[in-house]
Amino acid sequence: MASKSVAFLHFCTKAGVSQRDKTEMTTKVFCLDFAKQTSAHVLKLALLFASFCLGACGGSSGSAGNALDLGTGTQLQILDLGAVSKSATASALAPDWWRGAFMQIYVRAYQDTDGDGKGDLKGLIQRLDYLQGLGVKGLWLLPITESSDRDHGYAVKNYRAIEADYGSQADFDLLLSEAHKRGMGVILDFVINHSSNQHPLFLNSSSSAKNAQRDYFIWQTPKPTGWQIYGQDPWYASNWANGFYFAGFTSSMPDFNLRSNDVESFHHDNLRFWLNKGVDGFRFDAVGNLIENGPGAWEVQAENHVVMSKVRQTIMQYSQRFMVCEAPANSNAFAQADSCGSAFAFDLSGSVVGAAKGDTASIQKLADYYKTRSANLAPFVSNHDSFAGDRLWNQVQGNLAQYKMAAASYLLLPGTPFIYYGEEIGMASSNALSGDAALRTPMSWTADAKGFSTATPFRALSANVNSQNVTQQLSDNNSLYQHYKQLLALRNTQLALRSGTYEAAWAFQKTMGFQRVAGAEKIMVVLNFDTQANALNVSNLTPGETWAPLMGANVSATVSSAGVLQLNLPAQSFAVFKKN
Ligand SMILES: [Ca+2]
Ligand SMILES: [Ca+2]
Repeated sequence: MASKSVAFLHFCTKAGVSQRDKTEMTTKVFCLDFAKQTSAHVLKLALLFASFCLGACGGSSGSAGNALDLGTGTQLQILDLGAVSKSATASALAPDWWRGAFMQIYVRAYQDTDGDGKGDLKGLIQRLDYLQGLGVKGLWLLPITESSDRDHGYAVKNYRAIEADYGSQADFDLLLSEAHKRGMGVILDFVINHSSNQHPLFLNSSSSAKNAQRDYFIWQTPKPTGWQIYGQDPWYASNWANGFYFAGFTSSMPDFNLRSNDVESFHHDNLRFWLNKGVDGFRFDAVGNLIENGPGAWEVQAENHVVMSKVRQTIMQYSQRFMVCEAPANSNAFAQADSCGSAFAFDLSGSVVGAAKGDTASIQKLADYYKTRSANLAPFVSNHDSFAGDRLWNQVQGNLAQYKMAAASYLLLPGTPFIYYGEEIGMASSNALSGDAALRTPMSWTADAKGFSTATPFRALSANVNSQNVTQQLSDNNSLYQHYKQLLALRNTQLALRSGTYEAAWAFQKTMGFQRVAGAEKIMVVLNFDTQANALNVSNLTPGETWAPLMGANVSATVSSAGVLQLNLPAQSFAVFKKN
C-alpha cells in the first residue's frame, strides 16, 4: 500500500499544475489535502482521488493494465441529468421565420459588455437591432453551454448551464425574448456526439468498469487495433480503470455511446430543457460521427439517421422549431425528413465561390445543384471551421465584385442561407493567427478594438479591421453591408424566394439563371459572372409575358413571340425579376 500511496502523491503533483479550470483547481486542493492525511485514510483517499482524477487527467498514459479494483468508482452528481418533460410548446415567431437568412454568431467574439475582453450574451442583446436592421431572421449561436475548452465550447461540461464567461440564465432568457420581439429565432449548437472529458458523466464512467454510468461512453479492453480517424488513433487509455475509451476528435472529448438508451434520454431531456425555455431549434454538431461500426465504418453509418430522426421527432413536438445538421461527408442524406430534415450544403460552397470567380465548371455545378438535391440543404460560403474554407474575403482576395456575386448566388437559392458573422461587412481572417482561430476573431464594429470591448480583446483582430468595419460599411451606400441588406430584404418580402421551388435552371458559359416558383408567384434570377457585359437569351418562356425588375435592373422585360427574354447584363452583375 505504501508504494501505491507514493505513486498517487506523485500523480497528484503532476496533475495539479494547471489552475485554469475549476476541476483542475479542485484536483490541486485535493492533492494538497491528500498529502496531509494519516496512513489510516490513505487507501480511501487514494481510491477516491484515482477515480476523480481519471477523466480530468485525460487518460493519455498507458498504465491501464495496472488498475486497482475501484469498486463502482466515482459517483459525482450530474447536474444535467434527469427527466425533463415537454411543457410550453408555442412559438412567438412567424410560421416560416426559419426560411429567412441566419447569422452564425460566435458569442465570445461578438460584443463584450463587462470589460473582460470576451463577448457575452448582454453584448449580443445590444447588437440585436443591428442584426434586425440587416434583415436576419435567425441566429445560430456556437455552443454557449459550460465547457472545458474556454473557447469554442464544443467540450461541454454541463448541457443545462450557460458558460460563465457569457453570462447568466437570466441573460439568455432576455436574449430569447428580445430576439423574438424582433421576429428572430435563436438556435443553439448542440454537441450530441461527445462531451468534455471533465463532464461528470465521463468522470464517473471512467472511474470503474463497474460504474453505473460506464456505458454512457465507449470502452474496450484490450485496445482495438487498426483505427485511424482524421490521422489519429481514436482509442485512449485511462489511468486507473481497465479499458480504453473512444474519442473520434481528441482525447479531451470522449464520444458518447449513442447506442445506449440512457444516452438517448440524456440528450432528449437536455433538448427539452432548452425547448421549454423557448429556444427555436438547434444546429447539431458532427452528425456523421455518431455511431461507429468498426475501423472501416466510423463515418455516416445508417444508425446515425435513426438517432437524428428520433431527435427530430422530439423537437418537432414543439411549434415552428428548426434544426440543421453538420454532415460534410453526406449532407443530402441528412437533409431528408427521416434524418435531420435539414443539413448544411457543404458540397455547394466551393461552387458558389468558384462561380463568383468566373469558373465555368463551378457555374454549371451551381446551376445544377438544387435540381437533384434536397431543397432543405442550407447554403453558406464559410463558417467557423477552417476545413470549410477561409473567410469569403480571403477566398476572393478582397475582390468586391466577386464578393457581391457570391452573396447574390447563395442568398437567393432554396434552403435556409447561413451568413458567418462579419461576412456581411467583408471581415477577413487574422494574419496573426492560424487555423480556426484566424476565422474566429472579434467582430469588426469599428476600425479598432474599441467597438468590441473596452479591454484588450481575447484574440487578435481581423486583418482588415481598418478598412472593413460596421461603422465604415453603414456610411457607404455601395458597401457589402448594403448589398447583403438588399438581398435579405428581397428574400424577406418575396414568398417565392423564401419557399419557392427551384425551376428552369440553366448555365451558359459564364452566365446562369433560375426561377423560384410558389404557386402563381414566379421570380427569375439571372447572373453574369463574366468580367465583360453579356447579352442573355432566356428561352422557353411564355410569349408576351412581362417581368418586373426587383433588383439589378430598372425596366420591365417582355418575352418575345418566340418565348425568349433578351437581357443585357453588365460585367459581374445580376438581376432579379418578378413575373407580372
Ligand atoms: Ca464579457
Ligand atoms: Ca461517435
